[in-house]
Parts: sequence; C-alpha cells; structure tokens
Amino acid sequence: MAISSSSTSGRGAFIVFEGLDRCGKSTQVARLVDKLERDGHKARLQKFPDRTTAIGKMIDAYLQSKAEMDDHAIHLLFAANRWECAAAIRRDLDDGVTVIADRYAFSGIAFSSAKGLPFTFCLPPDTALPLPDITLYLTLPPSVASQRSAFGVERYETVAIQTAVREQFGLVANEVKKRHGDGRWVEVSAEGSIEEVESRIWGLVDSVVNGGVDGTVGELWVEQ
Ligand code: Z5A
Ligand code: MG
Repeated sequence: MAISSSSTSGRGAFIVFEGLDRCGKSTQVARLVDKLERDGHKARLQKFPDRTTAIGKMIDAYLQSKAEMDDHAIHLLFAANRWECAAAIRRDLDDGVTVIADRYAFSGIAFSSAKGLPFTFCLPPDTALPLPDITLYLTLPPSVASQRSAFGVERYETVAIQTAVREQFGLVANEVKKRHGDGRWVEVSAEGSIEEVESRIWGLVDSVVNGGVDGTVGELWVEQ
C-alpha cells in the first residue's frame, strides 16, 4: 500500500477520476484543481484523451464519428496518447505538483473490452505508465447519466454501451486491487448535487494530498 499518512517525500500525488459518461468527472476534476490551488498546492489537470496532440486529433475525429478506425488501432492510439504525456506527468509529480487526471488507462481497457477486445490485448500497452496513487471511480446509474446535457453526441454514448462498459470497469477494478492493493481504487457515489459529490471526494483525497504519498511513483500493472 503506497499511500501513507506520514510520508514526507514532497512529491505530488497522482489522482485519477474514472467513471461512465456524464457522471460528472470533468466537473469534479476542475473543482478539485481549483480547491487545491486555493489551498496553496501546486496542481494541474491532465485530460485523457488529450485531444490537442497529433494523436489526440485522430482520436477526436474517431470519437466524433468523422473517421473510422479498426478497434485494435484506436485502442493503441488511446494508449499512445497517454504515453506521450507520461514523462511530463512523472516530472510534475517529482516537482511536487499534484496531477489530477480526467480518465486514464482504465477507461481505455473498459471501453475496448466492452467492444469485445480481449483483456489480454487491452492491458499490456499501458504497462509501466505512472501508477495513480488513488483512482476515484464515480458511480451513477446510466439511466441518470443519459438525462444529462449532451449525452448521445459522441460515439459510445448509448445506455447499452455504457452498461457494458460498467461491467468491464468492474473487472478493471478487480485487476487494480489485485496488483496494486485495495486502496488504489475507491468507488464514490456521483448521485446528488455537485457540492455533495465534491465533499465526498474531498473526504477521500484530503489525506492523500495533505498526508503525503510514498516517494517513488509506481508503474501501472507492474507489481511493486
Ligand atoms: N475513451 C476510450 O475509449 N479509451 C480511452 O483510453 C479513453 C477514453 C481515455 C471521450 O471521453 C470518450 O473516450 C469516452 C471514453 C472514451 N466515451 N464515452 N462515453 P471524454 O472524457 O472526453 O468524454 P466527455 O465528453 O468529457 O464526457 P464525460 O467525461 O463522460 O462527462 P463527465 O466529465 O463525466 O461529466 P461532466 O462533463 O462533468 O458533466 C456532464 C453534465 O452533467 C454537465 O452538464 C454537468 O454540468 C452536469 N453535472 C455534473 N455533475 C452533476 C451533478 N452532481 N448533478 C447534476 N448535474 C451534474
Ligand atoms: Mg468529461
């Protein structure tokens, strides 16, 4: 278990938000970065996919159904998009910046395996990426999420697909807990007002941010 309440390593924490579409990840990530900055922490947001890079632009075209792509190829592009950001994430963590990611490798696996790609194909491309200190998995029934604004605009935004993805997220959670310990994956109910969800989240990340984390950033899927 790498999260410690007494570590004084000085490095930033790596916090990931995951969950189904429209469950409020981007809303909560933005609020958390703001709060940390107000409290005097160095913090930055890292969104995945990062649609600003050359690879990110290909992903964006795919998500908006402006381009078609083989399922394996798009899976590898999502992973490549994380790899092109990996060195900057490690550097920032070492410099004491808390990095908050809006989706990560876990979305990659859950969405691709929901389409039928085997887990054994989906996991390896992200091996050795920076290991999150904690992943907050926001839970919201797909029927509630689908009532929120802009649901259905992009690929994957149907209740049937979201239900299949939710099942796969369950398997991903088991894999994280098995390889990296139970404390690395925490479920948070995303029901209720934005402020209620925010306060639940703060109750979980306060000790990670203010208590400290172990000195070395681990490697995803590599048992320490
Ligand atoms: N994908 C993949 O296949 N492989 C990968 O490796 C990765 C991703 C990384 C795009 O992701 C797609 O890429 C995604 C997975 C796939 N496809 N799907 N589905 P994205 O992150 O760019 O998707 P997005 O367009 O930003 O949607 P989102 O992230 O799923 O939404 P969200 O961030 O969770 O929700 P939000 O934008 O914060 O909130 C949605 C709305 O609800 C908004 O109007 C809010 O004001 C409102 N809201 C938020 N919280 C509340 C509460 N508590 N109450 C009421 N209303 C609320
Ligand atoms: Mg979002």
